[in-house]
Amino acid sequence: MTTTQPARSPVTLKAVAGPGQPEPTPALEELYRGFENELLVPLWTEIGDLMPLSPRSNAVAHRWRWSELLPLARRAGDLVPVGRGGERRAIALANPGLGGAPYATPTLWAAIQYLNPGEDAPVHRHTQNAFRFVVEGEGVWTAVDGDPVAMRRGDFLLTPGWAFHGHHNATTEPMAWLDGLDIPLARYLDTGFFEPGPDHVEDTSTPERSRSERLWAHPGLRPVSQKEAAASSPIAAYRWEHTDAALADQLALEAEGHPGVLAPGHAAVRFTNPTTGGDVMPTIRAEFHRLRAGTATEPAREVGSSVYLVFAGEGAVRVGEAEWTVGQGDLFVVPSWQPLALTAGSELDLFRFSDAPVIERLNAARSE
Ligand code: GTQ
Ligand code: FE2
Repeated sequence: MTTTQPARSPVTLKAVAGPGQPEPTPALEELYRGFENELLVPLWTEIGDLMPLSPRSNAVAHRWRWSELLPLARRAGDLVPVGRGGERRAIALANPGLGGAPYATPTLWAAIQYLNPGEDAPVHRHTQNAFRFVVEGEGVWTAVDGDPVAMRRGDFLLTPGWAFHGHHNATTEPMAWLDGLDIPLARYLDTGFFEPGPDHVEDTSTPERSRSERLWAHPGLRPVSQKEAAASSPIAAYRWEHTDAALADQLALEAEGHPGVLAPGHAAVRFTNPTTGGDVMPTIRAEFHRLRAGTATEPAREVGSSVYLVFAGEGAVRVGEAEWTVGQGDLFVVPSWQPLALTAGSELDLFRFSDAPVIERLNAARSE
């Protein structure tokens, strides 16, 4: 990985020069040599970095444009095969503050994945939790534990940790989509296991609805046979028609004078696990936001990092000091504790995912 630490010798200089530090003397220098030789580091030279007054992420606010990503993914589709070994034709967003690592934020992976007509991405499983979100196109079925799940614009699809999954393009058109995973978190925590499955998707049927949806995706209705709380949602696909209707209804209720919107002109829904009412997966929260044209959100910040994908419309985004205009397919990251403010130029639809379940489980959540 590219996350190796720089050589430690500057520590000594910092220690000798630092505020509140004793005058440098040969004895002090010798003390620091002793620390170095024994691979020891004193807290007093590092405390500002290690224990900041508030989170100061190495990750930086950044925007990637779909108009740049898609042609590169297409080119990869021409030049790079998909198959065993590489596993996926997925191209990750690399946050410029994270030393070249393929991490969108310190905890989250975000990638554009591309599959040509007739291609299969081989079956595998891993402990990392994954989802797909489709911003354009259709025609790929992702088989999750053998259950083929159609992928279409606006759909949010789950591949929870340790579920076998392969992707099959059943059409004559290529398809691109967004992947989100907790790969960086799993890397830091050393929780990763991986197991290959068959080289090809075995069930290449193309049902409209997956078995998972037929069992689980009826509003407010849980199969009585399914009594256990599951760590991840059993719903393999959250369909756009439902998300869209929920958001449209929130805004319509607002117009009729009824409560429900998150803020004026701002509808929002969270994708949930029907067995718990909580987040869809243990490490990833996913939401969809719709702002009426002209709505501007108050700057707000929270502990933990997010990735946003513009699903439709255009607007202006401010994250800390950074400011961009965004349009359909553009992605941007919000590092921990950096304030985010959105202004909707047109009606603006945003898909968002974050590490919030981890932050909350650690009792580290704060916002203002
Ligand atoms: O589609 O299974 O972007 O395993 C990264 C790792 C996608 C996938 C990624 C993966 C996948
Ligand atoms: Fe995978």
